[in-house]
Amino acid sequence: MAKTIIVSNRLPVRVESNEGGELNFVSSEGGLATGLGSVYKKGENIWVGWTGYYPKSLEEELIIGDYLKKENMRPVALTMKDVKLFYEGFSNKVLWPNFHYFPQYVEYNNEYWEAYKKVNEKFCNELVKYISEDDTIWVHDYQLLLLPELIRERFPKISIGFFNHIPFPSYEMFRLLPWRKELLNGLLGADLVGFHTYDDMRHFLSSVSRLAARSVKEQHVENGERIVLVDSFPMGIDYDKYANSAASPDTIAQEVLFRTSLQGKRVILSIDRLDYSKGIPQRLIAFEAFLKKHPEYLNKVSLVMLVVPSRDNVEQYIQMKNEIDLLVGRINGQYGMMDWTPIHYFYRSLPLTKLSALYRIAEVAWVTPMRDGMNLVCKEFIASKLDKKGVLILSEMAGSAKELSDAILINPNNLNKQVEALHVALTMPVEEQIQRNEIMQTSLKRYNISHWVDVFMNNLTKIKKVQKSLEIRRLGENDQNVLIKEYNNSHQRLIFLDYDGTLTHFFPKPDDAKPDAELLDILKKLTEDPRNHVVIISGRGRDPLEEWMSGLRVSMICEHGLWLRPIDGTWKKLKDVDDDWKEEIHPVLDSYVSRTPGSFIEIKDYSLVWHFRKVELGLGELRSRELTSHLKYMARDRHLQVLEGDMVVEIKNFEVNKGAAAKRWMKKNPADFYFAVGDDWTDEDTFGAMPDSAFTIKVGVQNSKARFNVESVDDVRALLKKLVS
Ligand code: GDG
Repeated sequence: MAKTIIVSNRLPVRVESNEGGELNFVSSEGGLATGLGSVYKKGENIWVGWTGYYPKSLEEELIIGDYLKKENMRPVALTMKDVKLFYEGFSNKVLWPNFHYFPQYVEYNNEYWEAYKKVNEKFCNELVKYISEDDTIWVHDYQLLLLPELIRERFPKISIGFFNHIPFPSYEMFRLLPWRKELLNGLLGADLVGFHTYDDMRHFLSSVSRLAARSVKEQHVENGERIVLVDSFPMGIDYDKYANSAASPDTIAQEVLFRTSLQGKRVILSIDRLDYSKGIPQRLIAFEAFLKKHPEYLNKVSLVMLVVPSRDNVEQYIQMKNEIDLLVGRINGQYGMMDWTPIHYFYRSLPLTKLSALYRIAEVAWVTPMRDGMNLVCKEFIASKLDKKGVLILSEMAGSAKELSDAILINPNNLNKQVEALHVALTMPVEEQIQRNEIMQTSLKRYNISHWVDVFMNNLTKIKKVQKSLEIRRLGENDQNVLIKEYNNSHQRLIFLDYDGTLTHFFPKPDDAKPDAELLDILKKLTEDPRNHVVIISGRGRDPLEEWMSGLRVSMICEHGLWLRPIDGTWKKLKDVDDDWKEEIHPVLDSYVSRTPGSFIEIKDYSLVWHFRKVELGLGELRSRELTSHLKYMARDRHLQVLEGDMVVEIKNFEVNKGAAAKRWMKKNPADFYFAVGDDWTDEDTFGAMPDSAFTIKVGVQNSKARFNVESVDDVRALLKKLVS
């Protein structure tokens, strides 16, 4: 039976051994573990990952294995060396700082990279023990970026989703990594790649198009044989868990204890894992400035700061811990009183009851990371506010700021704004607090963790269906045999061949579109057969094609069907079309050329083309969209058509198209075998004009009117070679 396998670096359980050598299994209370519980605990489904423990004997290994098996989990065994180089090294000293925009902390260490590859392979080797081809695999987070591709190599058809829990950096940051291409290719082994925010997804797509040489169309990456969907899935929390915990008698009893100790002081709350991305020292400096600027709050407001120990064997973390200790000491030393501690600082982890009591007691949650994939603390605070009173101050740099726009949003680098935000929060009228929190609570309830899991899984199913629908149309072995048989049995064949992107590679050098020896040989053999009538049907002007095809027995349709030339004949115009419009449109194109270095205008007899293939990547696409909408407006009353092709925008008369020309050709040259192949949407008109029995083939894996798809120019050539052999 098909099953779902979750994979992450750590399992949702931690194994520890106590002093007596007895093993303890501590379940994770994290949101991800809860959310995915609905998935991995069902039926045959499993979660694969590391336990965080190095078994000391075979016996321990067996005990752990048995326990995990009952809980639908499977372990991946990591050695101390693996953890040092792969986890502490590549994951936390390369990917983490780069992805959080701290390039100065990155250690470009090849040994880390080798270990990262090795451990990703280790995960794959463990997984293959459990996988079958109809399973669904959901891989989590930056420690396993290479895993999707590794699984794909062994299971080409399997469903793979990947979710990145931390930010994906902009191209400018990501390209600093020497292993950038391998990392992208690793991810593109998935069918669905998910991020918390639209910006992360945009950054990823930009890196893919620039660094991985893959074609990106909106949210889809064409990965040779598959379409990969990239989307944003903002992760939610287990809302009811935090709301219920806040309402529980234990939490309320704990709150009373806290309140008694605080002696009526108002509370600002700060909770983070120890990490430079969380902005903890910056927050302390802002608190110091706040006390200085607003002495009216002295002895009235305390900052309760919970810092959860993390990665404290890494140099930057040790330094930051020291910095925090110093700052807390300095501020408490300067402002503290016998009956007031400005900062209550805890460097440890607290149980959920205490955490919930803190959420209840806090008037203000101060969540100001320098960069954060999402940040769940701010969401948990809002869910815990049963009376809807309380104010959230949230950094714009957290993914959650995109959803929680009713919080006070601030830039954590802006000290004055941080100070001002604290003052605004502490003086916000209760009605306004309730109003803001109501909106945020409604949204957090709806977009909770199980919603997140469902939406991700549904999208994975959806993209798989799209892939399957394309697969059905793929020109397979059997279709080829039918095609060849019908070709051989026919007496009069009409063969329409688009040129650029179909017979020759458009990329990387469209200027070198001249036919090479292989293509000339194919065309020669194809045209030598007296039963074949070959028509090159192209958007190009007449001159280059006439030159390149000289000596071959081919007909030609140029400029999308404006000009027709039968075999050995002379050029004829499809119809008299007006070209007065050029005088008006040319200056518009000129203005785009002068603003866009590298672009140029091609003047065809009855069309104008603005080329941008030599323009800086990104800028050309931007200008072409602008130009297209500019021209579409002008085109409406002038009976013109604006075509967006590969790195071109072409303007021509409406009545000229490849379909009309192909129809006319077929009428004059009836045949018992029709064949048409093309790669872009101007060829869709040709496909549409063909009889149902025709063999119409689209190059590329997009939807098309054609009956079949092939992947590349090489496939077209291979097919034509089979026909002439
Ligand atoms: C990564 C991304 C993204 C904290 N202290 C205690 C405690 N916590 C819990 C919180 C919260 C979790 O830890 C922290 O989650 P965050 O989302 O804030 O941060 P990261 O750990 O860095 O997580 C992040 C997340 O992945 C999910 O995709 O949001 O951006 O960096 O749930 O409640 N829990 C308990 N005691 C504590 O002392 N019980």
